[in-house]
Amino acid sequence: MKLHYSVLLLASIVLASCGNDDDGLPEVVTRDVEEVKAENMEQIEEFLKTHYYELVDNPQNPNFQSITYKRITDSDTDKEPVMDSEFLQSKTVTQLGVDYNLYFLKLREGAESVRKPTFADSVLVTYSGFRLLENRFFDSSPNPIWFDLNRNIIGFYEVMDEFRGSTGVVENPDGTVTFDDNFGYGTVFIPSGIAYFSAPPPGSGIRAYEPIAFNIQLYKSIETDHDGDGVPSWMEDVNGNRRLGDDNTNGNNTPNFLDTDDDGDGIPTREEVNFDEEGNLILPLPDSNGNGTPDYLDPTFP
Ligand SMILES: [Ca+2]
Ligand SMILES: [Ca+2]
Ligand SMILES: [Ca+2]
Ligand SMILES: [Ca+2]
Repeated sequence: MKLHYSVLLLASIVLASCGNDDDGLPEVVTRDVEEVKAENMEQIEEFLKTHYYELVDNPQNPNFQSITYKRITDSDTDKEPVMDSEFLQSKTVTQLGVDYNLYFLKLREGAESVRKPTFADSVLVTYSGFRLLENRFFDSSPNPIWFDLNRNIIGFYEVMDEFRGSTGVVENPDGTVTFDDNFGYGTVFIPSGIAYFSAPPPGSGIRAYEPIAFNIQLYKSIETDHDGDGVPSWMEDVNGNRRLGDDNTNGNNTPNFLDTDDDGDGIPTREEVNFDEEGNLILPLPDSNGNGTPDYLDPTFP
């Protein structure tokens, strides 16, 4: 199973999670988001306090070592819990008004000269996902694969801008990828509220309300413009909340990142912004009447 199969938009899961009446599955009683969050944070922190990590050779791909987590036993007097690692960091991620503490182990940021992805970009990664409570893998791609972050779970894309890719990335005609040994890599520990919550992908083995984790190696990222209107998707997050589905300037059924006429004035966005000779968007964006709203978002102009 590939991640692009298993990823779902969390917003739609939460809204649709009140019952599965017509698919023959037993109806799941949706639990309280705050209650699940508290439970998941306890589970994640317990894992971080009782496990250490090791880098082991990866038989499936000798280009990188796998990060594995092992429980500290009584005889492991020299092992450092992940919780005490100098590489462990956390950040606050807000979803539907709830603040989540997203822990991540940043073992290496990546090549300094390589761009960081935004939350709305596409990334070339290898990864393995595991269920925290049983420390058991549910999915992996040992070979580099492209992901549209917008189609991934929030906890996955919210950590990607902590990393950079590697230098020397070449995507070979036979499908393999060559890269230098300076890619970013680490692990992110994700509470279910910003993963699959009550509706894990069927067949994944992930239980409802279960925290999960991903080991990630990042090789490359590219700025993504989903609707091809010349405005990169990260800039189409008008309200700045790092979600793309809730920005809809003209109030039709299409959010800005998929709408080629964002303000609905009949003039395509492409014609209301400017590009240089190489086709790159020129900033600042034109604001002909000087009201602070760029022309492509201003239906009153022209
Ligand atoms: Ca766009
Ligand atoms: Ca937004
Ligand atoms: Ca729209
Ligand atoms: Ca327009």
